[in-house]
Amino acid sequence: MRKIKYEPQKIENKWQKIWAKSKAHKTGKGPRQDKFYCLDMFPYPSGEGLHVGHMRGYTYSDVIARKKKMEGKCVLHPMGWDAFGLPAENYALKTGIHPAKTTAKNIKVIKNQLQAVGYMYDWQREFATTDPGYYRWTQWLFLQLFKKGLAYRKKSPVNWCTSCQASLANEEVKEGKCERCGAEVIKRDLNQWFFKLTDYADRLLEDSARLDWPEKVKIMQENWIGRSYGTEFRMRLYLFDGRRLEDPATGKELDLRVFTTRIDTMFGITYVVLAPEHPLVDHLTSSKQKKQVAAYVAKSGQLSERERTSEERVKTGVFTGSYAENPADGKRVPVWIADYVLADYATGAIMAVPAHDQRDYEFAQKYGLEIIEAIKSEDGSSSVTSKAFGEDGILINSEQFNGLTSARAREEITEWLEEKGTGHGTKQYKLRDWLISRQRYWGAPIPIIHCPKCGQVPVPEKDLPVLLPKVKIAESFVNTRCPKCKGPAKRETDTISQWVCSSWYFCRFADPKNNKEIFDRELVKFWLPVDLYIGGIEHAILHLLYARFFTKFMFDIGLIEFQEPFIKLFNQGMVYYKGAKMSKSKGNVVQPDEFFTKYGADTMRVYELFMGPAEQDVEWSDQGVVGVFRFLNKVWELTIGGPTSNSLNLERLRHKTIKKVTEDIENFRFNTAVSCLMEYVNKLLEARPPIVSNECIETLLLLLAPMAPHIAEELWQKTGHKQSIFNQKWPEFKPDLVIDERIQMVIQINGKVRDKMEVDRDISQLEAEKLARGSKKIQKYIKGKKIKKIIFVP
Ligand code: ANZ
Ligand code: ZN
Repeated sequence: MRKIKYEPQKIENKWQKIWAKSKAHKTGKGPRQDKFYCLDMFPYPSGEGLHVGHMRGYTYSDVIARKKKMEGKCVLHPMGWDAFGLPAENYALKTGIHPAKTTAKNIKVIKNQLQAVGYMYDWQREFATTDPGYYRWTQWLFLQLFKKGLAYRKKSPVNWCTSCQASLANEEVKEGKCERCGAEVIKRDLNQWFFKLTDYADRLLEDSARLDWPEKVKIMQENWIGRSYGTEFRMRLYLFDGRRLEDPATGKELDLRVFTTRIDTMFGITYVVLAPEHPLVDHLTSSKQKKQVAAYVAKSGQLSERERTSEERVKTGVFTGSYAENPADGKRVPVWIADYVLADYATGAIMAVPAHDQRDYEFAQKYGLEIIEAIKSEDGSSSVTSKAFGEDGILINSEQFNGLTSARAREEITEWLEEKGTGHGTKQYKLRDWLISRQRYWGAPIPIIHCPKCGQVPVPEKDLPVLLPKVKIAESFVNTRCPKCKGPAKRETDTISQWVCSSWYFCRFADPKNNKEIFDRELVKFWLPVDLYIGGIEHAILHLLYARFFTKFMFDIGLIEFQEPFIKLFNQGMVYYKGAKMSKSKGNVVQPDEFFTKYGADTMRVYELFMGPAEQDVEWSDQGVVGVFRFLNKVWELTIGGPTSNSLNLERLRHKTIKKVTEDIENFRFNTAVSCLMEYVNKLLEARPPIVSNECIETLLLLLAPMAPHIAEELWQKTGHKQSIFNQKWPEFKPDLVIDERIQMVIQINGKVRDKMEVDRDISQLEAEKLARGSKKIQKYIKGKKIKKIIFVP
């Protein structure tokens, strides 16, 4: 064969065109048990395009999809666009260019970038969430939720991003700041649309146990849902003059409801705390305390939830002038208000046990409130000293419950309260309903019409989609007729959060063009659930929780037959460059286009795989890139150089390489799969000529094909094959050829083991003797002695 240089620029584009023309990446179909749905979290088409850091996860999924295909699976590997959202809208405000235009342009750029990497996406299935043919079904799902009472509108204090000028879901607030833009989030009283996520709390918790997901993500979701078991009970309330508190309207006596996870500490209650926003605060405040209480309530309204619950912050509060009665022992304790108690968790009121709760302890210390112990540790040693004793233990000072363990006492006291009719066992969740309405233009319109006579009326399904007007809130869009009474009515002008649009898109890829129904059930049944889902850890709660909720809802209304969307989840690590996370705003990106001109897409792909353990954050290294480029050059040279014969030694190496690369890819150890191939190539180069076989080279190309498809395809053709390498079978190894060639040799002197060493399985006696004599340990025993007999067991 004529020697030619490896010039990726000459072959990559050529093969991309050939693959496109031959429809090489069209999704095939086979028996359902052989299907493999490999999905990337679809990107937002940002105007900045993609840099090589973004391509890490896409490269992983492409390698797996290509390998699965070679293994005979029928693979679905689609790509689409999560295209609603603020950047395009803000850009429009600045430039006057319509978001639809910007979005289309960005999609084109990014699609070109992805195609230049040679990813095997089936572009026949591409769609954007902004396509009316797609958001029609997002609106349809909204209506199904509305019908089931799972979408509702209510006025409540909601998170408001001061910079995005829009409401946010709780999941979009990170440490008190907007998840998207980092601006301060405040509370505003607004009329908003919610989905009843809380109805699904238990199922979201319990089903996650079965998922093959990173433990970390599962734990984050668990904590976010935050289920706690405890007891709710009622306490009688007494005003400063000793009268029971009554409802001024009905004259009925009012009690305080409290929730605790530690009812075992009930005999240690020394005061009670209400959230400043608690509805009884006004009624309970004595005239003497009015001024102080009002000032405190006003001040706490300005604090964020995060500030209020921070453990470090000094606890503050104020006495109301009233008292609550502990139903356990009839003792009356003072009622305080304090901002460390949140209004919208549980009942918004707590029993305070300073001996056993650190927050209560600090509060009691500050205001000179009583501290009564109710729990001792099991060995009797630790108790309340300079801080609360917060662990479980044995009850003391607790009348008939003395001596019980905390766990037992929680059961028995709860039962006792149930018998007395003052309390019951219950559970609470941190999870809140999902706020999905946005006061922004660039989103799918909420398909609801407000009629002065009929109230909230759903847009009839036949009228979907409610098309987004060309300009923000056109009169002609808002003013409409009520579908029920035909009277004048107004359209809802809020749009649906883009997180809703991405909560079901994985189903649509099974049947992306359907304009009769959301999707064909049989097609979804065939392809879903997703077998492997790859994306960033930043979606651990947001997108992944929402997608799970939607899946369960679609299951409940009989659309689909599975309850979890993503069987296996993999989170790739982030890419750093020059010490910081690669990003355009920091000016430290490697542009794929420039990179391809210099080294080619295959080098990028292999380097992405090679740069470090897939789940870890790694630093992009220009040096490393050069190393990978050199490796591909060696592959080229080796293959073009041409093979001649064969030896058993290389056969072992070949089979071991197949085994290692196969297993490493399967287990996301891409970096060691690449280094294994590098070693393999080096050994083949050393051995040549004359003992490298055709088979050795073919194996190399087949194993390399999912990682570096262009060079593999080119060399496959150059070595005389007519068919595409991707129509070949993934190589298999012979088990008897991969057993270790290294064994442990035990050296005994007079029947006693004196040393061990690792040697080749087929070591000769001469070699073994030499090694044994060379050992320091052995020398100790044989020094100055005569060796009588040597026994060698091969
Ligand atoms: C008395 C007690 C004694 C408590 C003790 C703890 C330890 P989870 O559900 O795990 O977060 N709590 C209840 N409602 C609250 C609210 N609205 N704002 C702030 N705190 C609230 O914990 C529930 C515990 O948090 C409850 O149990 C209550 O304090 C407090 F040794 O009641 B505990
Ligand atoms: Zn924001």
